Amino acid sequence: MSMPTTELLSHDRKDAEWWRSSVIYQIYPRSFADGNGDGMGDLPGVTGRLKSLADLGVDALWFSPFFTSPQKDAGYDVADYKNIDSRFGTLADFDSLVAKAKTLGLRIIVDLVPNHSSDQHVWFQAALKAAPGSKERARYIFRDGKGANGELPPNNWESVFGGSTWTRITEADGTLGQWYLHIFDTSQPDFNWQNEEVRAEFDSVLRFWLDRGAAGFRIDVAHGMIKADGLPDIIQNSTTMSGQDSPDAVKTEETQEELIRRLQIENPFWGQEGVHEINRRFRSILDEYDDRVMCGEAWVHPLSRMASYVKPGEYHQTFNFGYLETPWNKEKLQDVVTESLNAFGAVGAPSTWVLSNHDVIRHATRMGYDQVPKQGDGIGPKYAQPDEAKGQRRARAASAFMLGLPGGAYIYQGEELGLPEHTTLEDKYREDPTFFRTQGAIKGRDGARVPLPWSGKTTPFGFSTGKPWLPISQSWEELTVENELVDPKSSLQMYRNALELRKEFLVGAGGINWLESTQHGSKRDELLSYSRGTMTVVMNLSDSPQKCEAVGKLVIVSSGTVEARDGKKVIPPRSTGWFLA
Ligand code: TEU
Repeated sequence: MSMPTTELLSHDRKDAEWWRSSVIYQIYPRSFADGNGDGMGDLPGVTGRLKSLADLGVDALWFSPFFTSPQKDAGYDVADYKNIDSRFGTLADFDSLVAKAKTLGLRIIVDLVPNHSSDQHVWFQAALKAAPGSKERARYIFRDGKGANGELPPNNWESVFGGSTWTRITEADGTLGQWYLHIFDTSQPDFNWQNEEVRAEFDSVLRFWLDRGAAGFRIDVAHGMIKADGLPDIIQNSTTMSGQDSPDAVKTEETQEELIRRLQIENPFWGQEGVHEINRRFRSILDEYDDRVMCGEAWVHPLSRMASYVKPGEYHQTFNFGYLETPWNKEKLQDVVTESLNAFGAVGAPSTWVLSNHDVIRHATRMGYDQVPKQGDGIGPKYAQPDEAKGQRRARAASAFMLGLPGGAYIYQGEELGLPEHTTLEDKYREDPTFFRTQGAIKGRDGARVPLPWSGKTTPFGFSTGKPWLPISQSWEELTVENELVDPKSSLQMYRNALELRKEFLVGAGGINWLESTQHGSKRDELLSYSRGTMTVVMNLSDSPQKCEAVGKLVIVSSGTVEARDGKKVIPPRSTGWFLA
């Protein structure tokens, strides 16, 4: 009946290794809850609503950046790594948050942004005033330009947000001078991680937050800190973080090692070998403390390379973006799960699973398209609009499927409510630097960052007493926390049930068995199912009901109702069921 178990020793340990099976909830501080009525979320707003997250059943909260920042990239441009931006509160507010979270059994994870600072950071301001070749300049990546008068950028690299990665400065004496490197916006100069002073400074930043009670870090652009020696021209520029527009575009005759080497040569600022030394240095600092964790944001392909970031002595977890990018397709889904468990398992790490975050189109919307828009591009009012009902249903099915898998899961605030992307946001509201750097050609990520609807019948639904920084659609009336809490069929209830059952029956339940009747090539092409311990999870990816042999009592169905027919269970279209033996 069942295929061999994907046996792994690497997941589902408890206590100090809580992160092996954790569910981590991403808070986007601007948009979670506004405590002071200025229209932007803040730390006191979160502290006031922590109970709802404990009730949801998550283990930890990862906060997108709340540090002092001019907010040119929504806080991913940090001017002071050891302070809180006044928009979000104070260090005392952070301490209260950690203390209250502790009483509720929630850990707090901080977002560390080591690849670049804000141009308002004291080090960068000092670098601008100092001379070429000075120690101040050596903390960043300054170079002379090419051309007779240095008027051309030092190489051909293009920014992830569009345009060149180089900006020329005016020297202190008023003449046009050197250029500095910024993989992202001009306001985000890249640090020089070959410089020991930069490394030492970050040691102290890590300790600062760990000493204050942070459970660890999500590390931004973890694969970008080291640039290839000599900063050679890039072979093919790409606006995706992996430097690969199509992860499938692998030359089949290549071995994995050859592929990785080729990608490192083709993309001189992504996934260079030297990054691993930094990973180990970060890890050694975390290991000075008990049960802390770091998760890397490393958009690298293939999965085996991503797994190399979680080798012993490096990260605990890395985001599984290969999973996030998987289209609505049974074979591809099954393959990515198997490959993930194998690749991460091979280095003794848990896999993670993620479907949404603040940089991608929310999965309730993404799954309403057959042709998924490119990561980071966003959707505007003039674009083809998604099939919302289809997206909602598929998203719930996908989430229920994900939450049963072994390893760590990530939830992006609002996905538990089934929130869609804002796909008709007017340009006047946009703040994403991508939008400005491409003169509006790319809409960017604001549509995934709309504030949460909490309660009441009219926008802004209890998020703020003021005007929210992005408009909340009146059509979200049904999607408020208040409303979903009293609706047994809501998305929120499904997440709550799944997390409760996960804790009770799945943590410690080991690997998965793919059920034979749903393997590739079976007649029931669109059913994908696995069992773990006493739980069987069956996903129907098709548009019609499908019969299956799942045993046990139905404990979750993501949409519709499951009926019994001829001794079998009928799974509704685009729906996932959990059955407890
Ligand atoms: O993300 C990396 C990143 O820039 C991509 O996800 C990007 O949004 C996408 O490829 C655009 O196509 C991190 C943060 O999560 C993101 O919010 C920041 O903007 C970025 O780093 C720079 O700090």
